[in-house]
Amino acid sequence: MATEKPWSEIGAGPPGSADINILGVPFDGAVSNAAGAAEAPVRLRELSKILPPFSEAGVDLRPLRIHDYGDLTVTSEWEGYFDSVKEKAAGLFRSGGFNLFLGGDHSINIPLSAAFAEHHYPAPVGMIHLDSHCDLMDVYDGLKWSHACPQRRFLEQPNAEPKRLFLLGIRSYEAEELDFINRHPSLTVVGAGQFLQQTPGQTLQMICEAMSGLESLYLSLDIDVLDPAYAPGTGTPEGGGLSTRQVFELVRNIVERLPVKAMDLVEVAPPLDHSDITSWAALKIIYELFAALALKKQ
Ligand SMILES: [Mn+2]
Repeated sequence: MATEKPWSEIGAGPPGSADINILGVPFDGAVSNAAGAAEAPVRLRELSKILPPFSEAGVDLRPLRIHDYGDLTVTSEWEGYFDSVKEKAAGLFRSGGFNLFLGGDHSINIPLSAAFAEHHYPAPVGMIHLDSHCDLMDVYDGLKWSHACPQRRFLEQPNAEPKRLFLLGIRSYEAEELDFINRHPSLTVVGAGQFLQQTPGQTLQMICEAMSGLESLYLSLDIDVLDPAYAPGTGTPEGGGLSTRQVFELVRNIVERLPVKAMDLVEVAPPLDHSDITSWAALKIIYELFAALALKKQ
């Protein structure tokens, strides 16, 4: 049933005590190829008005309480904007609840994961990165804050370390990234090919082992982890990827089983999309995330 408000019939919660905080970060100034991801938060909210509040298995999402903080409008230069993203995220982490950030390009993960690590410091934090790309470049196009760099920046946090970084769905490398991975063998990379050959349970087991003992995990989902057949509307598509169904199940299982406290969903680019296929896929993934959180809340 269509409604006038985003997130369909899911309940609204007060700021500071909602089950889920949502913040749009409509920044796509860091992309290397095609832009457009800045338009994703608005598009996802618009489509959510016509998506009934149930998961694919019929889990009722209406008992959840969401507080949507809207978009953090890009008003200043890059560094100033990232400072404001970090400050806003720090406030959300203090308020509790699950935090969902809607990108924007993947560079927004840099201030978000910095705020996340600082919030939990000195406790160690973990990062699960679903992407076709490693995003492990130190510098890209002369920029430390490129969307090719977020996991390298994450590893600079004092309470982050390579063995707590799990890259999943990878099928594209730069020479520097391969060199970095070879020098840090504790970092886990499960390429798309390996993922498709092993069972979902084996992958989940690997993630659980890498993150064992941690209490605070961050899940970063680049929509280009999906095959371009499922998600054509993104700036740097890579063939040979996962299906929407596989990502539904991954996100649901990861969030149900592990202490994931924050997630970003990035690189959905509505201007590059066809019939909103990519935005719909992203929105359905979000609803599977909600289902996992609703089941946890019961
Ligand atoms: Mn990517």
